[in-house]
Amino acid sequence: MAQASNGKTTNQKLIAWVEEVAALTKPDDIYWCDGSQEEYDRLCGEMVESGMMIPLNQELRPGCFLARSDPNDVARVENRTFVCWDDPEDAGPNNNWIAPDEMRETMNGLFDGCMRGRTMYVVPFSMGPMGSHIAHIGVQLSDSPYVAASMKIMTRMGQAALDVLGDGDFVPCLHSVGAPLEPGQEDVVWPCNDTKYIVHYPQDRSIWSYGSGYGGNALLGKKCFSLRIASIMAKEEGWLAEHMLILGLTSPKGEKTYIAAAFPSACGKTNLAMLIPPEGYEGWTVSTVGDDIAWIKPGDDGKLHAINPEAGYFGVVPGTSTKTNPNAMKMITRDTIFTNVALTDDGDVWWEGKDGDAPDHLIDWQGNDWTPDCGRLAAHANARFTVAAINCPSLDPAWDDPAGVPIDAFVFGGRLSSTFPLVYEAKDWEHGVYMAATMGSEATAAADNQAAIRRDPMAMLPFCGYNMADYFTHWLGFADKNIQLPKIFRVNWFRKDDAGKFIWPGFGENMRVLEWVCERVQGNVDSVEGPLGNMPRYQDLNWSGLEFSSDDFGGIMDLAREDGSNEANSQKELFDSFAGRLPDEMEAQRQALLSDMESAPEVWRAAS
Ligand code: O2Y
Ligand code: MN
Repeated sequence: MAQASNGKTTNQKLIAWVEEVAALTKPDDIYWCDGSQEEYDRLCGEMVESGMMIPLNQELRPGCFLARSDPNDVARVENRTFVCWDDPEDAGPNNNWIAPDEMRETMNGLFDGCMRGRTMYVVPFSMGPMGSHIAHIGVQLSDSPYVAASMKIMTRMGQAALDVLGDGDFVPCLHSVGAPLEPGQEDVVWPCNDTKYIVHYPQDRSIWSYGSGYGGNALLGKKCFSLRIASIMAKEEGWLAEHMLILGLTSPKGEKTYIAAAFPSACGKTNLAMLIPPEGYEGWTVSTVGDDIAWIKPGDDGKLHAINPEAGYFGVVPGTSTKTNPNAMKMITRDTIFTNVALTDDGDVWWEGKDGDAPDHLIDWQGNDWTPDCGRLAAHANARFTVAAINCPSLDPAWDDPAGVPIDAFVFGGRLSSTFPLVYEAKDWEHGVYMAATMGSEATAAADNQAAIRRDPMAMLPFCGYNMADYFTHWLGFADKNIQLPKIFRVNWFRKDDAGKFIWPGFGENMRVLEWVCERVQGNVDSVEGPLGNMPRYQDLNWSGLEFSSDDFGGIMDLAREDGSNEANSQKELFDSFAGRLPDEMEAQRQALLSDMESAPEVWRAAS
């Protein structure tokens, strides 16, 4: 077996940890990743040889590969994700909990010998621009070459991260697919284990993941480190680790506004992050800093500054088209790993929602023949692209700036077919925190046919590494810091008319809403006070190039008193779940909304 350090680092904690893990997991080999292109090419070549990756047609998709995962390993496993605080109250109702000692015993048992027959990759990475004061270093030990190659795309990975680390501290991320090989045993294409554990230990800020090789379960820099562990670090150190995209918006006058926006999973975040304004709507440009996660720290200028800790995108493929995300379509024409999409007969990839008709024949994501009438999906609904940020045509020039970008607005959205307006602005910081804490998306229709809202505060419910009641307190506490607080907005692209049709065209047209947000930030446009917050009137939005009447506008902005009251009442269930720990301000805000709704007109109209 190779040496545990190989002269790559003098970091004694790291060397000792690699030795300790190797003694437990018993890999055949240890390989330290340097992060070079040559290394990436070699890893991909080895995976092609083993059958784990299929090279695509190099004329149609240069540098692209297809991987097919095990059908039992296709998404994050929230019910197998644990945050092991000593006290379950610190994990809160938003996390699965097992006592750390008990969990360590279980995990030590599972990891004993779990890398036999495999190579253990040592993957040092920086979450955030190298050397940035907002960034942090992690090291992942993994027995998956797919993970090592994906980490090269998704993070700043390799020797440079070790050099920045020096003798400093790092977040240890241990990962195994949980599929040891006996001598002579043939490997499967996608090794994994039916038993899965995604475990976070807040005490030593470490992560242990077992049994899955897919996405957020396995690329531990993403959800596990950048959100669950980082949210704990952020609370202790006075910053924010958020499930937010970061956008730059430049006005025709050249004013630049950066916003950070949170949406629950599967709400089109990557589309918004790469938005192209519609035809007929001249002058504004949108640039992308990040599509999923933001780390935000107070800067010396009194503003909050954000970095995207990631260096790539792990985006949902189905539904991506030149209509929904033209920038992403360009971005994934080369140097992309596709996972669980369909393969065309000429060696290209296909997925539901791609431009044009489905081909007459495909190989589906499970490797079976597929025809349009076969009744099965060709691509898995959670099929993904993994691609470097530098491939993104709308990449912001400051995306890799160690100082981050100054954030002027937070935007929170959900998928809601009624009640919630297209856009409204918080009256102040506390009101904004309440608006964000009560956000959510519609769950399947309840028995009484009323679509219930599945609350997802700040889109962080699956990702906050501690009791969310304390997270609300942390957010509220920013009002006491000597910083210029961003304005807070809620948006909803998904309101439907009586016939069940979406009223708002969405996609590039969302630029109209973002323009109003920017102009509010810059103090260039008015609003009126509505029952939920400050709202634009019809004339406050830029309608050039779109036929959208003031009646249409009413359909996505008006609020019936009864709907507003029902909303305030239904928020109680969320608040009750944090009994005893919820900051008083949250309930005070809810009571204020209830009382405002009592004195509101039967239908509050925004159009004029
Ligand atoms: O299923 C997975 O492992 C991916 S989940 C994911 C991936 C990229 C960005 N966001 C998410 C999410 O669930 O929020
Ligand atoms: Mn996400």
